[in-house]
Amino acid sequence: MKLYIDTDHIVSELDELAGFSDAPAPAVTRIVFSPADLQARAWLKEKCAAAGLGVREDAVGNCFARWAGTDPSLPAVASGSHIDAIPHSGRFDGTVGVVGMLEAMRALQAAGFRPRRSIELIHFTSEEPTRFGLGCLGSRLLSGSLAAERAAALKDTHGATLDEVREAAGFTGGLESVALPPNRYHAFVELHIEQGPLLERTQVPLGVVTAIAAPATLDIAVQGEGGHAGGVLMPYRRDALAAAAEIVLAVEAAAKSTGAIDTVGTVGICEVFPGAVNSVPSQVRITADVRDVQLERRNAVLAAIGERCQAVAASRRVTVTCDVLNADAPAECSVLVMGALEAACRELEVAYRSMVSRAYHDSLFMARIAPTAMLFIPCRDGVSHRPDEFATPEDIARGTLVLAHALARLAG
Ligand code: HGY
Ligand code: MN
Ligand code: MN
Repeated sequence: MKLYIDTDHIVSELDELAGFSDAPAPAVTRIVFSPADLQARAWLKEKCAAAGLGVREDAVGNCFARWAGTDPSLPAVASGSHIDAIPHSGRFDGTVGVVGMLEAMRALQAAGFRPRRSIELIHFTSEEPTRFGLGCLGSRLLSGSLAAERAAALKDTHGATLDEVREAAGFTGGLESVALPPNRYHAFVELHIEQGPLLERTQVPLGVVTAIAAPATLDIAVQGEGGHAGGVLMPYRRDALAAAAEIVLAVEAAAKSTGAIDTVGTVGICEVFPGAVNSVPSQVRITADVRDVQLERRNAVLAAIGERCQAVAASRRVTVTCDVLNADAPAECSVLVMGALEAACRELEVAYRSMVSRAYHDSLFMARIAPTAMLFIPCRDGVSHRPDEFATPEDIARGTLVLAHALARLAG
């Protein structure tokens, strides 16, 4: 089947989508349920309707755009990703998988393809943890991996609950209605930029993902004693930020201590109170992001960080709490779906390689309810979550073409 991917159309749609942002170009900031996010959602729904797809949204704002198959009784084939973007990031993370899937469906329609199984584009709500502290909110709820009550009570950085924010954005109904029955989907595929340098470094244009690393997030609070920066002499201090600094270095050391290149540890948030130059910090909140493709190794790092927290608390006479916000299992990708992607690459005579995903994605949770795999395209210098994130139109079009052929195989 000869498919035509309209590269210019994809590029112009990605440009339009990047325009819905709270940061000046080339940066993109699109926080879930912000006005920019709601504008982007409306734009996407219009595009899906224009492609003749049946569009529905669930109580948390996951959006489903369906191309009805000739046998609607069969579980559908789905593909998609996210369009929310962390502060001051790039325009390709997530969006390539949403706009690319839309174009893949349009190309199949234009070629006269008639899917037996329905084909569905999914736009997942809140893949990024920015607003509610927990990533993949939409896919966690879809896969039954997050209890509705816990989700409803999540608070954003302004103290508003997920329920308050989503209802204000027009998404109503109980969150328990979001979970999908098992076997809803025959297969799920996600097209995404690699967010790493491997494909570019090895000069292979496509990656078929075999496994997705296991992410975990720790919320660490340090309570010391404040005071005047001149009046409190060093022997009497219980400086919360100095204690937190030891913990930040402990996160790095724990990740390095496994000796495995697949173990990573990051402290990306550090909030200091009262935050005055001449006041000894009394409270600090830091978050640690720990990942590894191997669950046991990841959990050993979490345990080591917890121990160090208590050792620092004792040595500096501060109190430290270390709460696990999430500690997710890794995902193995499906032989069926990887096979469809590899067969599509061979049919199109496009080189590909197997690889793991070090970033997490909605696929991490979709893999719990459907055979799932991912298709990576290169990103320049492996850069992501930065304004200079970049993927070439050729790479995006190639990934879209392979996705379309794989969908035809899976839905045929
Ligand atoms: O953090 C991640 O891995 C994803 O980009 N949210
Ligand atoms: Mn991201
Ligand atoms: Mn992403």
